[in-house]
Amino acid sequence: MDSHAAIIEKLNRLRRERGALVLAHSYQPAEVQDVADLVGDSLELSRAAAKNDSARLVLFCGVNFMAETAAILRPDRPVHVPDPNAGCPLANMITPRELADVRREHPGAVVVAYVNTSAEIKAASDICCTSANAAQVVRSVPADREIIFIPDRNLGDWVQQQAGRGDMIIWRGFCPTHNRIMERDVREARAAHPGAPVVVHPECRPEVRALAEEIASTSGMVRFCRESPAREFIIGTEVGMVYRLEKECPGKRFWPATELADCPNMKLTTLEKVLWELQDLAHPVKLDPAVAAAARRPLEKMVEVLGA
Ligand code: CIZ
Repeated sequence: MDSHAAIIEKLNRLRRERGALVLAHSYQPAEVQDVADLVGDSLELSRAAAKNDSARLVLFCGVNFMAETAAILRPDRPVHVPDPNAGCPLANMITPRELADVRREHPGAVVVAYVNTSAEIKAASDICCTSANAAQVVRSVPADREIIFIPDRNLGDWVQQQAGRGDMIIWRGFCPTHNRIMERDVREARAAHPGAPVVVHPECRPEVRALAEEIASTSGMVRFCRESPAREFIIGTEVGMVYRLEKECPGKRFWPATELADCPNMKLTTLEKVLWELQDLAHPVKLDPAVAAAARRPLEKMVEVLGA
């Protein structure tokens, strides 16, 4: 047996013994997506984990805020991560003190927090959103209330256009991986694959979004590419998404707008680390119970607004 097959065999034996539910975000390396019980966006995965009553532990392969969200939604069960160093630079671009300052400057404003935020930031926010539902969440805020949108300026800019709320106060954060996708990359990819629709994530720069046929969250990208009659697509998001799309849309071809949109934090997870965590259980997510309880409120508010 080769070493890859031996790792998979051990991993499968251990996940059964541990009663583990293995979740992988769409930006994870292919080999990690292949061993997951479920691949999806951060909220889909966290909600699936919360609904699952049979697993005894959750192993979340993604970045830390995602595993935290799973732990917030289901505090009675351990959530583990393969590598605790897998942070999210976007989530780190606003601190609790900065949020408190901007709130003081805009008393009465509603804070809409993208799920790509730490538990502390969620705890200090009014309502969460994902890239799939951000416009709907923003539309739910009464017109006479100011909105502070955190932490992604590109998503905020797109959402304010979608929701017709030109008056939002948008925090200045950005995802360094999505920011790496340039207008020139999209133009070159179009020239190389004429006729292929360009599908980009709302975390991309405005000039990149302006070139796209479709702007969508990762779950929206899967839906769009599955339903579109096109056979080839140019994908402007983290490169791991291309593998997920290839699996979910057999027979279609996907070209990354640039191979440079490769998130180093997402790629900290390897098959070996998944196996080691199942063996050693060394990296549980630890949250202050008061912070977790406070962070659950804006997540529940989002679910309430969506009627989901
Ligand atoms: O929340 C997620 O999973 C991210 C980071 C993006 C998306 O569009 O799903």
